[in-house]
Amino acid sequence: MTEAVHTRRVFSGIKPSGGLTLGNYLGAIKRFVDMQGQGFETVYCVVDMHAITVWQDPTELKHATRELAAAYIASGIDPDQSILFNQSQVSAHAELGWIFNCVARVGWMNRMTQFKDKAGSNAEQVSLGLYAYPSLMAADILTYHATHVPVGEDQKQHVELTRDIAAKFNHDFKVPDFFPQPEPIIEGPAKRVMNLRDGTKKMSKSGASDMERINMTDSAELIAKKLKKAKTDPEPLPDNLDDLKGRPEARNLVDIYAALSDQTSEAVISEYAGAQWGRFKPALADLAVDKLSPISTRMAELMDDPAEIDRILAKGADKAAAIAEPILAKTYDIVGFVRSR
Ligand code: AQP
Repeated sequence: MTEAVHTRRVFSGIKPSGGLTLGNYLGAIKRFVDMQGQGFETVYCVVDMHAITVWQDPTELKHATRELAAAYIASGIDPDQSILFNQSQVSAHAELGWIFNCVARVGWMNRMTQFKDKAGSNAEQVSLGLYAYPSLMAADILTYHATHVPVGEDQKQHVELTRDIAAKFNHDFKVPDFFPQPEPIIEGPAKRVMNLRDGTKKMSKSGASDMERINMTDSAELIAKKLKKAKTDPEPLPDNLDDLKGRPEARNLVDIYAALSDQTSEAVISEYAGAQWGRFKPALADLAVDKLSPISTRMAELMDDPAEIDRILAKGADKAAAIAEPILAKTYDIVGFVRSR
């Protein structure tokens, strides 16, 4: 139903909450690039309002916002082909987010595993925004009536909650199909890139040690060093993926290789069957440097002209608002808000 009624539109975003990691690149940005020109309208966002759900230094937040915009562009997002902007410049996100706070149920929020992971044992002290994050994320997606949402596996539950919010709104206000049921698009070998020091944990921007992640701005030497020191085990690579069960660090490096080289993990394991780490890790480091260095070089060039990045974001925000505002106005009308001007 959603596809027939709504334009095929992709929405996704990334928080400017620190330097981008290889996980953000493979799980998100690279796939955003792949979806351009594939019969979708593509809307990509720097979700700065999500970033402040945990403390951000204001100067660093501005820097990280521009740097993330630079990473999108350097990776291949074309601001003329896709809409590229930062969330706080389009007020419809916050406005629809409030309505969704009144649609979503507390019990739904209590089930969000990412909140539990991020709040840990400190749940009483974290911001209310961190708790309500999935409701704002639903607004990000639905204020564009987006139908497809490319994300890493960690965000699947939030897209499912978005579907629940859309369905409840449509049902409560008797507007079938007003909000679409967006599809999470979670595919490829890098759905969940893991920490280089502990293959059972996700690679994150905010992880404690820099050695556990690859940052998009790391030098070639640092990328090679981190991959060389990545935790592995003494066994060589097997000839099939099943035999990597129980070897999370080994599986992670194979998946990273596959995602960087646009192959399946099966193809990588058959190419490197029997290889020792002394052969696989340097090959992976060469591949990672080959793919990431041109992006970080281009990012640095773009960051030399922050005013140009700001112009691109402003233009994108105008285009985004042109889609979002009529949808928000219709939503206000459905909810029963009087708008006298
Ligand atoms: N390790 C990962 N593997 C695959 N995909 C990932 N993503 C993040 N980490 C991985 C995907 O990147 C997109 C943007 O994520 P985000 O920055 O908005 O939020 P996050 O998932 O909380 O990312 P981080 O790096 O863990 O940030 P911090 O440490 O600040 O909380 C999403 O599509 C996500 O799936």
